[in-house]
Amino acid sequence: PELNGDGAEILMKSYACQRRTPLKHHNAFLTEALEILAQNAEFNDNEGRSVAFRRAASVLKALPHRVKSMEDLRCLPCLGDHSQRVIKEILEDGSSREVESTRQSEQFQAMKALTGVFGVGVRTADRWIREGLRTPDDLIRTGQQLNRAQQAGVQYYSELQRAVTRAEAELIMAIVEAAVNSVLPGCQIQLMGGFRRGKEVGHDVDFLITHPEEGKEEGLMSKIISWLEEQGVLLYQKTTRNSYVERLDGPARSASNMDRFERCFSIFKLHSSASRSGSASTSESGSACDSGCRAVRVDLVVSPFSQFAFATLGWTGSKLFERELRRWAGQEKQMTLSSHTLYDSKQNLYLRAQTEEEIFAHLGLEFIPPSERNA
Ligand code: TTP
Ligand code: MN
Ligand code: MN
Ligand code: MN
Repeated sequence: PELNGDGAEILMKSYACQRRTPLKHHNAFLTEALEILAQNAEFNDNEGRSVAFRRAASVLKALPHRVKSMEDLRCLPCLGDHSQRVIKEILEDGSSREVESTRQSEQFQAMKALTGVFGVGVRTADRWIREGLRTPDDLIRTGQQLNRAQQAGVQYYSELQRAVTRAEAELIMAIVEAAVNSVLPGCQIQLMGGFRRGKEVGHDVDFLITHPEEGKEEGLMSKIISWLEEQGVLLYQKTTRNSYVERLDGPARSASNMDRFERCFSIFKLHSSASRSGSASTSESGSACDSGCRAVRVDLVVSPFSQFAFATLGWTGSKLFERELRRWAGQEKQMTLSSHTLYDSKQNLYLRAQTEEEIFAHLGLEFIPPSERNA
């Protein structure tokens, strides 16, 4: 096994959910490059290749030192030939030709710009590019058919491109708390996603809401949304109702990793002055976003109390950490993990949990705190 600077042995486990991955690490010069290739593979609808590059990057994030030579990579898992070639070139030449030509390619830049629009996925962006479109401006200029989400995405494009700060997240938290408390007292509200993992900025703000009395949470989202709409907070919202059913014979094989909670993808309107001073201003109504206004993507999720621990684990991320947890459960434990439940296929039963710690224990994993799930 390899030695770190202090001569101590590093035993790098192969699943990201077995490792601690801090937010700040020593190898951004390599992980950023590998993640460009991962993103490009996603744009080409090649999920396997994308995950391979992301796993390689993630291993480097967990290293306690900066990689100086290929020797440092001996005995590390998840580093395929292709990733190793890229790393070697960066160590020797300072950059990788493949990464730099990808970064500069018109296709990659157009995919980045178009999938950067809220409501636009890889398939749609790809179709538009084949029609000769390159930027969000092109969508407006050529009068493309847009759905409601995409219209909002184009309308608030530059606002939504700006990183959301922790101060803004706190401000939105206060608004969400006011909304929830006024429609159903006694709820628990948790900041999720990147901010729960300790990030200072994010692309959105994620919240998980529950009530300790099971059943009280039913229909909660529409009440929260009505309250927010009355206050003029929402520039856009799309609510999906809860469609989860627990089957006695175990979870249905589903193609997607999407959970089935009652949820709302929204765009909040903040007043820029308020977001600086830290006071919520919710007095104006209407859906315009003027110059003194800030648009922020907000995800709201409502979970029944009995699924709260699973929802908490599922909505903390990172996306790779979640994916690795599910892969660990399936491949190593014959279990199925979702944001709703954990099912043991050997015993044919659901394993209940009140806390994230209990879920890690069921999975036979050491508990990894949210701040170390930045895989
Ligand atoms: P994101 O908000 O997409 O990502 P993030 O918060 O980690 O990073 P960012 O700062 O860029 O916002 O997703 C947060 C978590 O929610 C992520 O772990 C995956 C999970 N999630 C689901 O479980 N189901 C879903 O449908 C979506 C969209 C996300
Ligand atoms: Mn390869
Ligand atoms: Mn997020
Ligand atoms: Mn989100």
